[in-house]
Amino acid sequence: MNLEQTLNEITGKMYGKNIGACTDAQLYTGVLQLTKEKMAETPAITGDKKVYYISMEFLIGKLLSNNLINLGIYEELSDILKKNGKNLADIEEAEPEPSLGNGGLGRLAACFLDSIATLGLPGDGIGLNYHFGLFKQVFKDHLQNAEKNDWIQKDSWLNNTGTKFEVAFGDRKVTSVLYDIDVVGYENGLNKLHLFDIETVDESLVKKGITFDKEAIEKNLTLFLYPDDSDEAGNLLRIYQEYFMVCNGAQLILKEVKEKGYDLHTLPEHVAIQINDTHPTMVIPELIRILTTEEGFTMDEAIDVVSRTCAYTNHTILAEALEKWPLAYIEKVVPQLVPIIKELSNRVAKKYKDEKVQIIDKDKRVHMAHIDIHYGYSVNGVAAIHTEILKQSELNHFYKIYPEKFNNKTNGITFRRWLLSCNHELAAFLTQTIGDGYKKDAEELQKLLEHKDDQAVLDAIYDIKKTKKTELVSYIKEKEGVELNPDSIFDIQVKRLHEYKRQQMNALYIIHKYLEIKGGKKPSTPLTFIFGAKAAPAYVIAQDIIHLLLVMSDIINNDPEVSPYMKLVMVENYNVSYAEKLIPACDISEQISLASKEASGTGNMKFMLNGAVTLGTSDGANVEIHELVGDDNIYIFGQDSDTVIKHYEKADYVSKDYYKKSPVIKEAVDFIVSKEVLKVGKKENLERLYNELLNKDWFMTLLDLEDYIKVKDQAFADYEDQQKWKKMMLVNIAKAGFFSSDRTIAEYNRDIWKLK
Ligand code: DL6
Repeated sequence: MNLEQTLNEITGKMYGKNIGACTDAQLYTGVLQLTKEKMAETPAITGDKKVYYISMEFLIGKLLSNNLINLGIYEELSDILKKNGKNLADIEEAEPEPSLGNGGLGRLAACFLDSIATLGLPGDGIGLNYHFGLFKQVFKDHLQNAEKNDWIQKDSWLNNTGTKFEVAFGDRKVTSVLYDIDVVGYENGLNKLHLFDIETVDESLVKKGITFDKEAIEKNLTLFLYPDDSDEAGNLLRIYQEYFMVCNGAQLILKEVKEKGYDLHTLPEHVAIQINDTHPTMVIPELIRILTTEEGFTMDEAIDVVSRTCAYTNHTILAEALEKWPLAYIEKVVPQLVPIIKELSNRVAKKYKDEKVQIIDKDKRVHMAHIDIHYGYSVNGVAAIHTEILKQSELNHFYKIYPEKFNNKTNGITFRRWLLSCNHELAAFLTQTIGDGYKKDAEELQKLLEHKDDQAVLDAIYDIKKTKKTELVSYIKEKEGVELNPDSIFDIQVKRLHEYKRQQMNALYIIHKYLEIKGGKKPSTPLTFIFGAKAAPAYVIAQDIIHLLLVMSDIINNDPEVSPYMKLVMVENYNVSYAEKLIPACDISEQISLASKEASGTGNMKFMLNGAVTLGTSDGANVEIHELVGDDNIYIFGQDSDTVIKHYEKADYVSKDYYKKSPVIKEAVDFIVSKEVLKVGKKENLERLYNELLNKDWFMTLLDLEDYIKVKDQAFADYEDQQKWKKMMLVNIAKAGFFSSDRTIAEYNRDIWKLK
């Protein structure tokens, strides 16, 4: 049977209709079924040794398109649908998007699964099946509201495996259920994403928004990712979730190893466990607990085997993101782990006197990263500068003890999703111009450089950008009700909302531009500023920044004097699917974190690959982008990481000094609490943000604001020179190959996992 006949048979059985008679939603379930069948026929990737990527987050996004591309049937199916009067893009719209991650860390995990399978390496993900994801963002009265993201439908990518494990929280025992999602490599075999759920989960616990009884563990454990951690119950729930994941993960790993007939003493020869940030750290004491209590290992043997199996990736130097759990909390949730953690801690204390490397500190807090570093065999950062900061400052005490454990793995993105799937036009043009070798070897994108003086190529790249901008304009019109001008410059900042990422600095630039236009200074090409971001529900200032952006968009877009020259949109519920529409349409990619604070960033890579030019600080992977494209093809501004780190050390940054010194800064900051803004927005939120900027500004917004304004104005001015801009676009695309996650995964495997 050919593909069309198979799909007709499926829709016939499901709905008694052929393809042409189905609705888009019906066709989505039909194509889902077809794709799952094709994946089930794909051979599993096997080998002597397997990696388990264990992570609290897998921001997988919609899967249909990617799976079709990887199976090699996207074009064929698209044609079949067209022949039957249907459009694959409309059918994809019917797919619900799971939000099983916050941002870069979770999205990276999803890209990595794609690359692991694409490279034909045996490797599975282990995580949790959150029923309502992170949350769905809804704007009301210029404020963010959080609602549940109900993504699990009757027909979905989840396969109930029937596997169940028991998990004990002290005397309280619960049962897990394992769901698998198939992960198909690009023209390669099949791995799995294992998502654990609790058998007794009860969705009806959520009554309004995202509030629920945090103590009803048996019912709430897998409802949401990252519950509000502003109180003790929220923190405890987070520990319950982490332990639930690692306990299930450890049982699954050991079961698979035993089923293959390997002796558990040889675990490091058959298994590598990559610990994605500190959230899964308890897998180390948990494995040691199981091996010593159930498998007859001595403590020394268990520690040795586990330490040679587990490797740790650090994704942040932000103090608040490095987990330090009170021992008393762990005692409450999982008392059986406490003796193991104490044993691990005592062994370190015996060997090293330095307070900074202890596992349990004087205040009886357990430093999770310290467990990973002492009892894992590899510690990696996620961009060159980030790893250097870890080695030279944040983790210097550990680097001195274990220099051989430290290594860098600059992040990457899967080009299947971030080029082939989200920008068919550009992918097709690249294939036509440089052949399709870049699909397997991303470095081949450099062949494009041979065309940098070829007018037809330059024009085509520019025209594709225009097509994607026009598509985005209609999408935003439909979703947000705002009319944008496709001939304006699209300046985009999309990422988690956090002060270190400095969306507030971008907002201050926008205020500055608004005031300039009001004063009669109009930009020659109109400007469009687009934001997308979710703020953690307990992060008050982040919500205030969203409020300011929403208020400003109201003011700007409704001002007839200003709106022909500039528009501002904050898109609602920014997620992976939205990113896939925004990124191909972007001209200027905003990567403006305070230097030293963004471990890597991966959005910066996605934008570059799609021909946007970066406006950024010397932070994270921006530094490597800069090195690759050269000074002429990027806009770098602001203080460097050494300067910033010194400011923190000396505690000598005073934001008010910058405010007093610069009339431009003062004018923009004061506008936040001007009559005009207070008329539209809420006094409490705006004043709080204003005071924060003036009196704290922990992430040094005002330090870089003047330089940011200067360099951003230069970028806008350069855009006027179309020829120059087209060449910049071309160089950015051509140099993006380094950021393929296939390269990153090949390096993880070469240096850390060593799978055949
Ligand atoms: O490594 C993936 C991603 C990086 O690209 C981002 O720069 C980094 O912020 C993120 N880290 C986290 C962890 N917590 N914080 N903050 O999300 O990881």
